[in-house]
Amino acid sequence: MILFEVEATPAGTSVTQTFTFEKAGRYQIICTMPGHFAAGMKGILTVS
Ligand SMILES: [Cu+2]
Repeated sequence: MILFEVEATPAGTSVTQTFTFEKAGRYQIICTMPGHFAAGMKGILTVS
């Protein structure tokens, strides 16, 4: 498991964040704000 933390971003705005991975692959990403994961805030980050 790899953990990264990003500041909460207000709705309608965006931020750019850089992560460095040691291995290519598919990583599950989730939002840990209460209730957000259950509401579907999750996805797959593909690193190539
Ligand atoms: Cu969220």
